Amino acid sequence: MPFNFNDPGNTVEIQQEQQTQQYQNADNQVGQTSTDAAQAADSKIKGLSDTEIKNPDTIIVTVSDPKTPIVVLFGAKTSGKTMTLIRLTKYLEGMGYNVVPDPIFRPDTDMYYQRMCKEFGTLAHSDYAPVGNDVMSFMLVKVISPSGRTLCQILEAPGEHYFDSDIPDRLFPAYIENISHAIKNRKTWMFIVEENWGGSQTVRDLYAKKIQDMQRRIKPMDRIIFTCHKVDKSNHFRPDGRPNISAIFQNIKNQYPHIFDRYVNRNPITRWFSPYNFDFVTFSAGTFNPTGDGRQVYTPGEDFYPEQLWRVIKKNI
Ligand SMILES: Nc1nc2c(ncn2[C@@H]2O[C@H](COP(=O)(O)OP(=O)(O)OP(=O)(O)O)[C@@H](O)[C@H]2O)c(=O)[nH]1
Ligand SMILES: [Mg+2]
Repeated sequence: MPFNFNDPGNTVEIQQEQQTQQYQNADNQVGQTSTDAAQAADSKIKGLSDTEIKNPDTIIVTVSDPKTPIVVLFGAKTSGKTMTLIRLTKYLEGMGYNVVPDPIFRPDTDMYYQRMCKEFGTLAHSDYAPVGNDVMSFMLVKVISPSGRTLCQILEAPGEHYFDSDIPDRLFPAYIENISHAIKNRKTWMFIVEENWGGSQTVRDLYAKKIQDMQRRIKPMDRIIFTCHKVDKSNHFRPDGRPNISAIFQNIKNQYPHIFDRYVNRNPITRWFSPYNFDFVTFSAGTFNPTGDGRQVYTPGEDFYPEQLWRVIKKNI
């Protein structure tokens, strides 16, 4: 598939644009209550300035490497983006790779992000899942091969900026819009879904709509991965203990209407063995045991999951 790398090579700063007005209009449409809810939700995102909390369209992120492909983790709050990064980091380090946070991604006024970058290694190897003051909302890491080549960048942003069930119609903040169209790096979108997620089919329908919203914005040459996260909670396992991919795929297809429609393979020959133009993978970071003091002991799962995920990422970058 052809990709265009015409970027001048300068830092690409993704910044608020005309979207600010669009965002405010959306808030106006849903009224004061939703605005309050948005601000309440955003106020929980650590490291943002007051202005960024009030208006997420002013959030600045900078991708300083305009060449290396970006893998965008698209998932609602607590969908497992941070734990994916952590589990993948442990796996890749064991294979001789380096996973290095990029401190430039957020302005240096975001002291919280700077601390997350410094402590990323410690958090990735902690016996506890990050909570409270260690919750990771923004993160851009570079994956460097054992031979020193930077293979990809993986980008995490706060889940509520992708989907917030309290404000399901809220537009994507400007920085996410800009990631989708303004920056030139080749992109792979990893859409995170989970069986029986969200508490009701209504919430899943709304999330499915947001996924489709993003799919409409994505460039045709961007690559797509769907990951069914937290698969350890699934009821669909084969006798050999591995996830039953076809049953899980069908369940996701039923529970998140139309999210695959855009990627139906219409080639009359290849569609018989490859009906869709994306990769579908299951993932589990491991097990999480509450301690009683608000923390969770984290035990990484077997390498099978990060190994599969990394194989699929490598194929799509
Ligand atoms: N059972 C199970 N639980 C998981 C798994 N991954 C994450 N979790 C649970 O989900 C919680 C949230 O995971 P995170 O990785 O922090 O979620 P996130 O998508 O980064 O959330 P935000 O940064 O708030 O958008 C964890 O604290 C775990 O309790 C998994 O593979 N299996
Ligand atoms: Mg996170």
